[in-house]
Amino acid sequence: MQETYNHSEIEAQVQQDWQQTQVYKTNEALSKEKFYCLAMFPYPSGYLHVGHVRNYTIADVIARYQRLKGKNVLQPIGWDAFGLPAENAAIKNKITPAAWTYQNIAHMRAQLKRLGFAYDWSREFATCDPNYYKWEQWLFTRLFKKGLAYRKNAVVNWDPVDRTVLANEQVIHGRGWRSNAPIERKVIPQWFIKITAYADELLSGLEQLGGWPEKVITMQRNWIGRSVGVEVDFVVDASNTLTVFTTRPDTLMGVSYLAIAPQHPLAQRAAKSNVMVKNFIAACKRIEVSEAAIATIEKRGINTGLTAKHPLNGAALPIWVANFVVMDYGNGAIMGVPAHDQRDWEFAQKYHLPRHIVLRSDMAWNYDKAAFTGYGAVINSGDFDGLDSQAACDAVAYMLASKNMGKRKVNYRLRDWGISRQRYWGTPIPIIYCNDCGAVTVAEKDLPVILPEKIEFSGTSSPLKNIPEFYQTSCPACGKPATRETDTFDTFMESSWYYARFASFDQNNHLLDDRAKYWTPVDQYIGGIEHAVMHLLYARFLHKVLRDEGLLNSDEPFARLLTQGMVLKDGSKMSKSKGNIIDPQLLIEQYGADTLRLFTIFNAPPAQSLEWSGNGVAGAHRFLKRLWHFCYQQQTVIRTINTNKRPYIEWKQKDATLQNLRRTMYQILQQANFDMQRLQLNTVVSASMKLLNLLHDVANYAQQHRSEADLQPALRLMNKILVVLLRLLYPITPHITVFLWKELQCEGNLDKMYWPKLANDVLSIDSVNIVIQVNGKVRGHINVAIDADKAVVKSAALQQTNVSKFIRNKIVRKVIYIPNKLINIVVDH
Ligand code: ANZ
Ligand code: ZN
Repeated sequence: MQETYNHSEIEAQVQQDWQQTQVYKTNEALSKEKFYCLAMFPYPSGYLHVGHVRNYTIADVIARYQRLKGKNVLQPIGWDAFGLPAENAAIKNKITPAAWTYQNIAHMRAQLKRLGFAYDWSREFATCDPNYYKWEQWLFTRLFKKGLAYRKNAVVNWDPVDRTVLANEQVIHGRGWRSNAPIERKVIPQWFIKITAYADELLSGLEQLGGWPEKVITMQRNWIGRSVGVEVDFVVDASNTLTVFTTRPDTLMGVSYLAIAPQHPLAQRAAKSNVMVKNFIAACKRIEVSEAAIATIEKRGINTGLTAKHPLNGAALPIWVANFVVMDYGNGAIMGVPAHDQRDWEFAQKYHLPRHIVLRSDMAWNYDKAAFTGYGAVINSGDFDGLDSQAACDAVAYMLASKNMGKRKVNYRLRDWGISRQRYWGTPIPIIYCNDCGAVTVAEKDLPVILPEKIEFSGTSSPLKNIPEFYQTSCPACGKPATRETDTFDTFMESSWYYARFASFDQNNHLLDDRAKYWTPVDQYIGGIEHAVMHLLYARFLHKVLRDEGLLNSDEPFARLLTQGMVLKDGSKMSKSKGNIIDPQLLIEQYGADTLRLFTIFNAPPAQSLEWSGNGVAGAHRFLKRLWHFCYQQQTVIRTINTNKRPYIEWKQKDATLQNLRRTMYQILQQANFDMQRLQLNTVVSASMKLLNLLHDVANYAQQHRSEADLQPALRLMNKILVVLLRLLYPITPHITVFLWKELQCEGNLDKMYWPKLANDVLSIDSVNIVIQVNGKVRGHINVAIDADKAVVKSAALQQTNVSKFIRNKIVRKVIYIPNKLINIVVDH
């Protein structure tokens, strides 16, 4: 053993060993419990940045820990390889997007290997490989056949100078990123996938996700946006009825006007005979359609001159076209209740429309200042007077239904997923257009539709449009000449099912096989919070689709989710534009992969932001040097103990100081176990540091107690602490620990070792009784391990019938957990 810690030599040697013995290659071992650990796969941008290092280190620590806990662990890696940056780079560097991508993958693969992640490299794939996207195309044809994929018109950003469609990120302040031309809105036919068919399940499925951050659950719930209300019919004339969606039927008697979206058919009809309406609709075309924009624009409208009849009191209500009513929500029409809806109030103020107050508020309300949007007792509403809002909603719904003038309705904010991109570097959409047969899916035997990689790339329209060999084909149905779709899939398609494909990575006859049923769901998923909504929602959706195809047998793709915090420099996010980027490569060269890993894990809990610090990195390196130095000094003693018989020691009969040192070791281990389970990985490093200090204490003790009776147990204890320490650190700094383990002739191979166990004679794991509340009311008690995990306590609590009966059919909004005291489950009323 060398005296100095030579990280580059050690790391190279250990990595070579891993490569040769293929320890991280995984198969389906039915005798062991499986653990699928996955970090969101990277986009091959060219170089790893510190955010990647953090993400992949956290995942690797979890994977290696689970290995030592005896699980059959799968930790794969691949490349989310399609996307816009490759096209931009192609224009800039005169290289094809394919060549650029594969070159980046090669470089980043080497960087990942240098960091020593325990990947099963045999499963690596890039999503731009036809063997991968073939199955995505196949899945699309299945969706098409099931009616879950369809084509309709939708708006795109059109650059009139470059004559190309731009992605949102290529539109800068309303202008094209290359041409600087003002961008126009153009409507073209595009493909959609019916994610809304799964809206209810995507919402209720959130209940199963106890291992997800509450914040992400809330974001998903809001994105799905379930609204319960009523559709009300207002008769216009003998052949026309205007239907509106409202969540507040209790305010029905307060309606003073109706308003429709500019794209509503009734508005289009009015425009034919009314030039003012026509002009107003034309003006609306120029405004942005994003929800945020609509929420803040000045409310404007125009009276169509048409009226419709109130379903209960028969009043004739004017129909307006209004810019704040969106066509693709509900029915594209609203009933205006100025007294109780703020948007309606603003509109009515502006156009002097009447206001009918139909709710009594608790406090005095000045309706000239704002609408009263709360709940209250119904007034001025005839038979409904005196009912509270909730009861009035039910009564009005019932009354409308009995008169056949309305019905209950659930609406979602969630829209179908538009998957067409007018871009080159993506999966070709497997559709052929025939003059006679229309849009036909490519036959399974003709898949994949291969994306040509050797192309001329000018950056204006997609090169696929200039390759007749690509788009000229024949109709799969009738055989006549036909043309191929030249649009490609949204790249969220590739990242929505890759986790399952890792299980069946080499399956050439089908998208997945039974191995995917063994490995999914992913037990621990790790990635950035920026993917909280779309990526995770699309993956949850496709998981359910694949389940319904019989290819998977679980409902959710990711059992537990960890969203890691950002890496900051001087308090702000690292970015090229700020010029505060740290290149991990330089640090690896200077200090080694273990140091970088240790720093990343030690300096912040995984979910919190990590402040970059040169001192921190140097400090991590010093710790590893101290560990090395201790082992170097004590190597002979440790080896001797490791390679000889170790007779049983009756610790109770030993010196009290020794017994205390031993107890301290187990206390540190117990805390570390707890921290590992709740993924507070930084304090596992603290535990290792404490153990190293303890080792020095024991070594000192051995120096001072040379009698056989004291010395032997002291050295045995020293040895024990060291083998515990090496295992605690192994997930975080695998190279140095594997190397020392072998060098010091510890038993077995550290990669296949078990996690250190607690000794029963020293510690007993106690349990505590905690209170279960639902909405703050005590509903039960439960006995759980001290400091038990929130998710564990939540699911145990939900199993108690006296608790579950208060939760049934309700949405859990929040779970408040005070360890060792109480859990409070907050649900909707
Ligand atoms: C009358 C009313 C009275 C409303 C009141 C609210 C308060 P969420 O919760 O998002 O579903 N609305 C319905 N369709 C719309 C559309 N296409 N564009 C713009 N607004 C629309 O909101 C439902 C409420 O949003 C509906 O309930 C309707 O206004 C409006 F005191 O109807 B309400
Ligand atoms: Zn045809």
